[in-house]
Amino acid sequence: DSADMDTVLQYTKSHYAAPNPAYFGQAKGKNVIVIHLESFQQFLIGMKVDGQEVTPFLNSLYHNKSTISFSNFFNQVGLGKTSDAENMLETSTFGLPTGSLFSSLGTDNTFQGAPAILNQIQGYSSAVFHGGSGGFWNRNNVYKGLGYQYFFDGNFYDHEGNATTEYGIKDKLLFGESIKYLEHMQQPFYTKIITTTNHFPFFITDTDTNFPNAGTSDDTVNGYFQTAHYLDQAIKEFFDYLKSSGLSKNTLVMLYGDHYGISNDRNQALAPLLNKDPAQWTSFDNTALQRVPLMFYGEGLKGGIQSQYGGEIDVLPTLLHLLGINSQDYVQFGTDLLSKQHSQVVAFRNHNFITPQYTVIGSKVYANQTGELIQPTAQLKKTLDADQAKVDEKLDLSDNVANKNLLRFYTPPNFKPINPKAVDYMRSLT
Ligand code: GP9
Ligand code: MN
Repeated sequence: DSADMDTVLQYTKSHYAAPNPAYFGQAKGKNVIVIHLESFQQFLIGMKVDGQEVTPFLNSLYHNKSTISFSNFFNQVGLGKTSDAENMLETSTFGLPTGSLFSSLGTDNTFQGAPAILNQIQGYSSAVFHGGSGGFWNRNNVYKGLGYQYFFDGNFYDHEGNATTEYGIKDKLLFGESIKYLEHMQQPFYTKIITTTNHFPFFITDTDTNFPNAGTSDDTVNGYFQTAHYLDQAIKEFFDYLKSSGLSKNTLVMLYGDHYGISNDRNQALAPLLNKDPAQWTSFDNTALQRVPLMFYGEGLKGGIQSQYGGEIDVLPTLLHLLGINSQDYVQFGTDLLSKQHSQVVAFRNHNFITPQYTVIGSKVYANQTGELIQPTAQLKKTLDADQAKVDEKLDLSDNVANKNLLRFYTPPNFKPINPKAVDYMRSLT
């Protein structure tokens, strides 16, 4: 009941991290385009196969002077995969310990999501572009609750010929076809493009790629580099459009990887390509590979590679602060990655965690610097126990918010609750 909500508010208020004045409002009033890099892991950045960069465009973007990039940013998804990532990014609350929050609670729960906040505080319009079925992960219902005004799902795209792969139309076609909808959006807009080509089983035809086969014993691993390369080309084409149309002048582009593409049981096939001995591969290495990209690109932004630790839960307060909206009044479990007060203890959905120094997996502790399993001293054990308690508290409170639908008991100042029933995404088709 509302007493549970008070406990949550006490937590979020006391864990609030104030914006960094060097970044607050740096992208104020700009359009926002979020690019969802399906199954894209950080190790792809800078990686080469047969001497060729897998993702040359994203590599250049990562190092661009107008890009704020993160080198220790982790996915925190559970079984809800893509939907958990979306949920964290749109609300700064966690997915559920089992299943997908979007699927099980997404239709009826109260949300105070990014599109609603941006619309109500700064007049943003909003849309999602995704060339697959709108019902996947219950998006067609959840997006209404998040405050999305438009959802251009597979119904809005051409599926003739060989346009479609398992989860949607191919990324180059998705970006290309989305432009005509994007151009009708009232500015400033907050939009998200959800790619799908770089999704397991990472299938791609020879007509869509000439990228070398990595030649490992695992075809899934080999395909991964080819579909990631294709995705990279699709993004380059889209950026060419942003430049030529002039949109890039007043747009902040945020790119993120949602979760792993190569699962832990395939990492040994991947190991040699990362110059690692498969026989020495450990849970520490599996955890290290949970890094995914996070980049903010915008003309005039003060870019650079940031090495502080953080995760998907931290994105929304970071974004809001860049746009000049204080996150203080919202129920958010992450903290602004650019804030001096940002917490660098990164919780995984299964309660394991990583800090800048240590990786804690159940009762095992690894030192990040060496990757070695260590026996913590009594002093260190105390510190890590305290970190574990923080992780547990944060996840449990977020679960309470979700399972008890607590946000219906709290409306932030200047926020009007969203009525999902008032939205019809198919109206522009009828
Ligand atoms: C489908 C896509 C895939 O629409 O987003 O979701 P995933 O399998 O990665 O959770
Ligand atoms: Mn996904």
